[in-house]
Parts: sequence; structure tokens; C-alpha cells
Amino acid sequence: MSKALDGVRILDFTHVQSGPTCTQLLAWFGADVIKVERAGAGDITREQLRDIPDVDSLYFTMLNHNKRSVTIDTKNPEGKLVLEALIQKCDVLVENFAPGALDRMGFTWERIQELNPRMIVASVKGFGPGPYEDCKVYENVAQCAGGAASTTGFDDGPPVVSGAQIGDSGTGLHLALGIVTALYQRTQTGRGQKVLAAMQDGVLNLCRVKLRDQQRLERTGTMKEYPQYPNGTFGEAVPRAGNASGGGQPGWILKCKGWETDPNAYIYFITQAPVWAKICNVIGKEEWATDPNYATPAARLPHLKDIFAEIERWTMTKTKFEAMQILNKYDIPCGPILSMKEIAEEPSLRKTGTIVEVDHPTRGKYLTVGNPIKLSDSPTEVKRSPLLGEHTDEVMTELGYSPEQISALRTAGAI
Ligand code: CAO
Repeated sequence: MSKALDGVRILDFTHVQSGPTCTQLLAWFGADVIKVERAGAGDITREQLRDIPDVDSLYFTMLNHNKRSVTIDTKNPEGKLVLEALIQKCDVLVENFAPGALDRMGFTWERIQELNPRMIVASVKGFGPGPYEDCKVYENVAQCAGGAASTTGFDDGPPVVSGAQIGDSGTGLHLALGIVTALYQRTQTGRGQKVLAAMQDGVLNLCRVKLRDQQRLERTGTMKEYPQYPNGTFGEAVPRAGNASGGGQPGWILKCKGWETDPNAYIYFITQAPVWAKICNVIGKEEWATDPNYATPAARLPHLKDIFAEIERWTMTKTKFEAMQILNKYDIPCGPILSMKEIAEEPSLRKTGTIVEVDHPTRGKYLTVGNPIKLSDSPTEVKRSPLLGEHTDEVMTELGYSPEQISALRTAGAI
């Protein structure tokens, strides 16, 4: 079966997490992704957080599936010529170097346009133009600068970063959308363009509701769905809301049976208004359904803490999965707190290809997260990540180099 991005060639100059997330998605959709790495070392993540000596780390293998790897020294004059040949052959160049690195290599936007006016140049940077544009940025810096950390955690504690890599992988996703959009526009204009996804912007985009709340707070001085209402105090900026659901329906994380020893024996419970009477029945507080102090969402708000404490007395008598089963019968929205162990072992995620087992020549079998976006006409087949420089000869041959030329370039240290 054909793939959505069949025929699209990507010159992948990405490293670490943000850029590789983007090009991995494009590869899963069928693009030919040629990852250019430095000979000898390659993407720094190949050796970061290694669990097996001298073997590509899971960090690397889980972010670089379905790609080909070529090693080119882009600071070597002959290496630059190879890169020029690649630029002429490819549709998109994706990079997430520190600001200015591509220019320092000699590949300015103008030069790339000279070589290939159809080329789309897509970049992840930490910040867009402004006071921080020259800064190097990693995941948690972006979470802090994009508004996620100041709005995450509990009111009486410090800002907290999330386990979800919204700065890196989140920005990679944004960039991938920018690239396919630019490819689409190119079908009409015939021209390439620059695509920029700044990590601060990507995180802020995912924190959109918090900027909404900032303006609500400034207008009204309060926000009823926050745990600070009505007994706590609001300051000038959006506070941390703990585990509150953030929408109009109050929610919280509650203990389940076994919480004393299992750090994930919890359930997320939403006291959705339309099912309030059912919630009262399930937890054995039938009288709350008609009691004016509890019957309406507005009446419940001032004592939500006590209400959740009462619901928790019930959830603590059930495992999170038992609670799920019972609550779902009544359409009461809830969700178990799943550990990574539970997720890794979940058969339904294996079935859909969201969790995939991959075989690797030096590592053996490992688990990875497959393509989370499923296209009915472009199924994803997850293939292992390339070894460093595994496809150098193959790609050089495709570019028209003879075996003698390849060997000479290798001797010169260009590839
Ligand atoms: N041949 C020769 N040189 C190469 C090369 C190759 N194949 N590939 C890369 N290089 C060189 C670059 O040209 C650069 O050289 P100069 O500094 O002389 O210009 C050098 O390698 C280092 O690149 P870098 O500055 O991007 O790498 P770093 O480790 O110093 O910084 C990071 C890493 C991530 C902080 C930085 O790349 C960055 O800010 N990127 C943008 C934001 C981003 O994506 N952050 C998320 C990373 S994921 O957590």
C-alpha cells in the first residue's frame, strides 16, 4: 500500500529530541528521511542514558525509526559539496541546531534557495525573534518559558514540569504540521519557504487555556473552577491548580484500594453535573442528589474538597480498575492513573500499534511508542533506527557518486 508522503525526501539535520520527533513522524508517513550525522559520534543521544554499553541508547532508537543515516563532515569543503548535492535532491531540510549554526556552516537561507528554490527549510529553535533568540534551549527551559511550569503543581508548592515532553516532542509535532502545510502550499506556488517552530511558542500554544484564565482573572478577580475558590486567595497571575480539571466540571485525583503501597493506585474522578445523581447513588450518599447544599454545581463549589473526600472513601474500597468498571456503567467520567509498566503491558495498545516491539541488530528487542496518528490509507510500519552511517554508501550512490569517489571522500574525511 502506498504511503501519504511517498516521494518526499527529507534532509534530516536534527538531533536530541525535538527535531527527531518531527522527522520520525514524517518517516512514518512515508517520507525518505536521510539523517545527516557527524562521523564517529553522530546524534549525541546515541550515547546518552545508555542501558547497554556501546549500543545505541533507547533515547536514540525510540526517536529515529524508519530513517537512513549518513555521516558527512559539513565543515569539510568536500563534505559541503556532498551536502549541496543532497540539498538539490531533497524537498525539506529540517534542523534544530543552536541559533546560527546552519549559517555558520555556510548554508544560509539565500544559499539554500540558490541551490534549490523548492526547498522548505524547517527549524526548531528555543525562542522566536526577541530577547532570547540566541539562547540554547532544552525541554524544561521551554516548559518554564512557555507558561506550563508556572501553572502546574500545587498552590502551596513550587512550579513543576510535566513528564510529557511538551517542549521537545510537542514542538516537533508543531513543526511537522508546518512542513506538510508548506509542502501543500508548494504544490501551488512552486516555491519553498522557511518554517519555524519555537519551543516557547509550542508550549504556550498547549497552555492556551491558561492565557484565557489570565484574562478572566484580571477581569473578575476569581475563577470558580480553581481550588483557590472560594476559600483561598488569587494573586495577579494564574495560579497552580493542582489536579483540578480546568473545565467547567470539577475533577480530582482520588486514592484507590492499595494506595498505601502502590504509588499509582489512584483514579481521576470528574463530578460531571448531568450524572451527579448517579454519583450520589454509587457512593451511597443518595440524599445529596436532592439536598440544596449539594444538588447544583454552584451549591457544590464551596465544599468540593469535602465532596471529593467522601467520594474517595468509596474509591478507596475499590481498585482503580474496579472503580472504572463500576463508574463507566453509569457514564461517570473517570480515568485510572496508569503506570508506565501497566501501559507497556496493555494488550490493546499493542494491537493498535501504539506500543510496538522492535528488533535491533545490536540491542535486540525493545518497546517503542509507534505512530500515534493513524491514517487508513497510509498504515505505519515501524522499522528500527539506523546504525551510525549505515546508509552512507547507499545514499552517496543514489546521489551519483562512484565507488572510487566515495572511497576518496572517505579518505579525505568528508564522509
Ligand atoms: N559535521 C560537522 N559539524 C556538525 C555536524 C556535522 N555533520 N553536525 C553538527 N555540527 C556542528 C554544528 O555546525 C555546530 O557547530 P558551531 O557551533 O561551530 O556552529 C555544532 O555541531 C554544535 O551544534 P549545536 O550548537 O546545535 O549543538 P549543542 O550540543 O551545542 O546544543 C542544543 C544543543 C539542543 C541546545 C541546540 O542545538 C539548540 O538550542 N537547538 C535548538 C533548540 C532545540 O531543539 N532544543 C531541544 C533539544 S531536545 O531537548
